[in-house]
Amino acid sequence: MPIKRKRAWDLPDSAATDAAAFYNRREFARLFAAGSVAAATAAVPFANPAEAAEAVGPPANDPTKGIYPFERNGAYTLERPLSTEKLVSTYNNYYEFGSSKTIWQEAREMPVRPWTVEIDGMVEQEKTVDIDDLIKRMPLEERLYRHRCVEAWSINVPWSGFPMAALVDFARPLSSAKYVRMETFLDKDVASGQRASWYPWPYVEGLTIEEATNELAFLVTGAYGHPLPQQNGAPLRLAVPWKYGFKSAKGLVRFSFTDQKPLTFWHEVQGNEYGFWANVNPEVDHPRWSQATEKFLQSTDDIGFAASPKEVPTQKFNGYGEQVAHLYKGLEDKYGVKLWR
Ligand SMILES: Nc1nc2c(c(=O)[nH]1)N[C@H]1C(S)=C(S)[C@@H](COP(=O)(O)O)O[C@H]1N2
Ligand SMILES: [Mo]
Repeated sequence: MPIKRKRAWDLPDSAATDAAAFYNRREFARLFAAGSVAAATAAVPFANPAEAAEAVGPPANDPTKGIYPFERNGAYTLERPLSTEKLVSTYNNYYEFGSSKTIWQEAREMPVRPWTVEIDGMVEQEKTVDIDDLIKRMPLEERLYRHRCVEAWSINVPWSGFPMAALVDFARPLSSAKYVRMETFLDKDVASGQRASWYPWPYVEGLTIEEATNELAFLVTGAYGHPLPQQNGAPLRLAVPWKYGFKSAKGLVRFSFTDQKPLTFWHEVQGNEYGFWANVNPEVDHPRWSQATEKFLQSTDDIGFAASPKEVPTQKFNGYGEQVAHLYKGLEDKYGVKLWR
């Protein structure tokens, strides 16, 4: 695997340019070099320049601003363009701030510093780490990932962050640990959705240790070449692109190593519809809708009244079978449909 990682402090100052300009320049240069004229149909990801300038950017005075963008890991490629930053930062699922897709204004009021992360449970030594100390210790890179929501829409996003395997390494779990349980912040004062008492707050997700240390499991600190906005899960969220979007928990404050399968938020809310595994599979429908296809959302033109987003076939493991299919060999028969739901 040709992974070339750079630590934040290895990046030249000149790399910290305005992200929108950076992206357009770089992609343009690439398209030109490839002799491609039709940007919209090119195999190369391309952020719609018309929307780039309107994007809802990172939190004000984020102390990590200067370390972005990170070097892109070329191992992860897309067959469709990147979704625009404006779309990705204004069309969100984040139930802590309400159940609509337009939570970004409220989310942006949320303070992202100080922020600490707890590492506890079955580890050599439990510890609390400051988010900025953690970021400094981790091998930082950018990856272009598909994201497939269980609601049958999808986006393509350039995430910045570090492999979850590096966090597991840092945590030093005991060999008896089988799962990592992840927990989102809990603060009713900043997150109005958490005042809705019928939800089992805080949001909880989980992975097996094998999943968490798979090369694809990525902890995200940024997007589009700068720190992550709150609405996308700042300052730390997960990206597990072979699973439905709800597995990729946002606003993380705790990683607990355990030998018990975690009871996850959506499984607790609606157990017959949302399982622990939640691997993307076009052959297993949601009880209320088909998962065979998805609406690919490229820009804000693809949402809202009268929009007609491109309908594309959903791929097993969201197209990441090569990296993860082996994790589930044998389990398919044992758990049947539950493995996918
Ligand atoms: N804490 C928390 N994490 C969450 C959610 C949530 O409601 N709360 N929604 C999930 C769902 S359903 C999706 S599709 C993605 C959406 O991520 P995005 O808004 O950054 O695209 O976040 C996931 N992570
Ligand atoms: Mo989702």
